[in-house]
Amino acid sequence: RRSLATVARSDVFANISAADIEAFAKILPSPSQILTTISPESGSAASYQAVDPSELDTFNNDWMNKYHGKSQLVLKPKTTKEVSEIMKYCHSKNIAVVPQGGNTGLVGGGVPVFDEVIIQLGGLNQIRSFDEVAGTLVCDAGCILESLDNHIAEKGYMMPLDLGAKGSCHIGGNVATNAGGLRFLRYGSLHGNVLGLEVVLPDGTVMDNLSTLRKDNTGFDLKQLFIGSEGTIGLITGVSIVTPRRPSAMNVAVFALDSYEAVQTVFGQVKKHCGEILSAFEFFDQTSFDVVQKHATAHVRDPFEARHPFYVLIETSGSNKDHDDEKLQVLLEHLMEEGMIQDGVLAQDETQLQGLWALRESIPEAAGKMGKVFKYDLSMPINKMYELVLDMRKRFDEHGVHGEGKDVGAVCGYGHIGDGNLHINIVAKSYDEKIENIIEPYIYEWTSEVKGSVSAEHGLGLMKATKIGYSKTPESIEYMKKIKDLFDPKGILNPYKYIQV
Ligand code: FAD
Ligand code: 2HG
Ligand code: ZN
Repeated sequence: RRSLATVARSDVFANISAADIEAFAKILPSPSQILTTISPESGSAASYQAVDPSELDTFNNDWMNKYHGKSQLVLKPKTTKEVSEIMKYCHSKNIAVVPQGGNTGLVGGGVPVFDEVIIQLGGLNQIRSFDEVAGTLVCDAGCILESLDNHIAEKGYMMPLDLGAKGSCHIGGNVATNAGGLRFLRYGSLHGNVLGLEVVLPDGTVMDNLSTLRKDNTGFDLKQLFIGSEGTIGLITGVSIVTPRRPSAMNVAVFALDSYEAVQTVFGQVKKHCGEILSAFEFFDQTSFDVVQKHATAHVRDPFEARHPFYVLIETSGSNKDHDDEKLQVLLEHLMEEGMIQDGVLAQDETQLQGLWALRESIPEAAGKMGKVFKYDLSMPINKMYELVLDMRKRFDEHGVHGEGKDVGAVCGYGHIGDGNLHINIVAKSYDEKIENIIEPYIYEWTSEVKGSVSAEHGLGLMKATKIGYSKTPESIEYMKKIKDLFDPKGILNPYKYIQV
């Protein structure tokens, strides 16, 4: 087990001094690129000013307000060269750093554990090139996912990934976490879509693999090591990615169902009837639905007359609206006639389409408004997924902590059914260790027994740094540690996280 209390700051890492900040001020041309609470040495002609600690709050605390660092220094480079110079200096002085993108990560990976220097990559936000024939985009790592999508939309393309955090997360953060998201089912993993990366290694070396080639079988494909490495072996500064054509026809439908068996049957039917145009197949249970209705910041309209135990959202993306509309209508009628679904709605326009997506996309935000959320992000066989949600509820009931007004207010089950990825959000009054002890290691053992993964998409971060053994063999872990040591022998990049076994 690992809780924050059991991790100690390593004294191999230097404490930051005013002299270090003066050195960084020589690398970064604008005073706005340095945010620090460390005062300059008195009497010196300082090139920077200290700020109030509260100005570092957004960088020290994560999206869930679960993980809290104590960094005294945020650096905001704008170029790869600046990142490289910063790392050269940190390497020579044994200064520990944490790379930070949009800070939307859900496992505590992007915030410091102690006083690590935060390297915030939002200043690297330029689009470098876009090839309108091949659909290849080359951009800085700090570009926001949604801005990239808007940029290439004008040219008829779209980003191959989409997630609820698109308005804040960076493409560099997406690559570093190998983010999955809502359209993984159709466009696949970043391991397939990323064509090249530019990476600054822990000693400041710039590794330029920013290829735009679709096919390249010359040697080891090193970029793959950085995809999903969560900022532990290099800082991603540039990304080359292949983007698909933006579909001219898009449809969204939400179905209401009475059992989890029906969810699985409908998944089979949807693949059979419109597999070639399917771009998302998501599910959420009634608890998730209720949490959105009660707690989402913006009101999300309930399109149904009654509540149902399960809902699925399907999205199709194609090139002929009439053809797709007809297919979906036929599917809907077939599912209703056969009694596989209890009710269903088809979006008639863009507003309704967004409204239906909001039923699903608002779940993390609404759960966060309701309370403190213990989040689990698991891969497992689809037929096992909901059994775990029921088992968790039963466990909380047995401990007498589950229900309205109790410590655990809701256990939400939802996720990317099409990818075999379950999200469990346990909404509690506080991040209480007593509750965590009811959940863990039970949930990890359960997942391991069905040969699942303890991280389908959010990664290991700090939360699961000691949990990799539930999903990977000792031999694999040993070689992963060797890779970390090869790239970062001093261990200065994102310490205390990822693989700590
Ligand atoms: P951060 O949170 O800043 O960092 C995440 C990790 O990557 C950290 O370990 C950090 O050190 C490292 N890192 C960041 N940038 C770099 C870089 N340039 N170089 C090296 N390392 C770097 N995730 C999914 O997979 N699928 C989803 O559907 C999904 N939906 C979400 C919905 C919401 C509402 C929220 C809040 C989060 C969601 N996430 C999802 C999780 C999160 O958004 C993703 O993990 C995202 O990819 C993180 O990007 P970021 O820029 O915010 O990274
Ligand atoms: C999603 O699919 C994200 O909405 C977030 O991966 C899941 O908050 C979560 O647990
Ligand atoms: Zn997800």
